[in-house]
Amino acid sequence: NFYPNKEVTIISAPFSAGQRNGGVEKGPKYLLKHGLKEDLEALGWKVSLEEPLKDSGLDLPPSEISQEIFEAGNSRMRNPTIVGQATEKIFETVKSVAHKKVFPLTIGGDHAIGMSTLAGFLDAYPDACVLWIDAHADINTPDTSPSGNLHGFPVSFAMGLKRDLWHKQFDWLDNARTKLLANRIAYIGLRDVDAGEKVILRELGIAAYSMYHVDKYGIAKVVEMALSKINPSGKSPVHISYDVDALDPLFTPATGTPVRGGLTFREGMYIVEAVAETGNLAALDIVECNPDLAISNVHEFDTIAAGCAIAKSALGETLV
Ligand code: Z70
Ligand code: MN
Ligand code: MN
Ligand code: MN
Repeated sequence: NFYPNKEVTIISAPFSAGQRNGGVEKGPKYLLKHGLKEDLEALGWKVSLEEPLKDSGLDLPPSEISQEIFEAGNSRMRNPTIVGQATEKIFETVKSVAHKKVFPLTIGGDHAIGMSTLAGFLDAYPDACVLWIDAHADINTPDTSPSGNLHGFPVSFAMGLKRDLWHKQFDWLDNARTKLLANRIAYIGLRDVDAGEKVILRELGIAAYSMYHVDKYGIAKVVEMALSKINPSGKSPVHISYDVDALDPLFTPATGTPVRGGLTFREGMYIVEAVAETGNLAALDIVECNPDLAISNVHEFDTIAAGCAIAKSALGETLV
């Protein structure tokens, strides 16, 4: 257990420039309004809040920022300036929380902030490993991305892939102490992976458990296999980056890129419960809750409640 003092900092990252749907910047406010802080206090945690984007103007919805497209050769990314500035701020906050031996719980916002949370956590724990729970691999590079949306890039940025193709606004990543290594990350829940991403996953030999593997082996076995690949010693801290679109859209409909055939609610909770049970769960991100994409109050409630449930299950709530 990495946190005997049970201190957690909720890092609010209301950010949406990594993709094109307005509303995902409202995620943190809705999760907090739903009772996230009180839920964690009820589990015995001392909870504080950090807002690295407050008063920065970097938390505006896509409709209110001037759109930028950066192109070089066959490379492309959208809004690199605002994404680079926001992710650097979030990186600095995650890094300082992690160095203080406080649990960093980062709530998005879109998944572009994953580059900040991985780099920030790895700065404090160079031997950390990562479980990326998502329908998507988010490992595009500027020359593979079909969309240019930076929420499809965070894993490749944390690994330093295709460094020469980056916009200068991401130079801050060079100051992060540790790059993510291919044998320190595993995916669970994949079902919408771009062609170029499949090549990267295969070439780097990354442990990628898709929904096919969840069906074939069951979620318990998949978690066990994933942890034994990335954390063979069983002693390294585990960072879970949880995109709520990993869950089936039945459970988290209010998200930007829902994909059918996802994790059941219980499979999704089991992942964080099982890692928490090992005592190694040491950082968590919950991203891509977009209340504006709910077509009913029930969709909004279910999505936000699922986000809060992930946090509670990760931070020690048990069923009995
Ligand atoms: C696609 C892209 C993505 C999240 C969608 C989608 C990426 N691979 N990531 N939703 N969280 O545009 O790169
Ligand atoms: Mn996703
Ligand atoms: Mn796709
Ligand atoms: Mn994602």
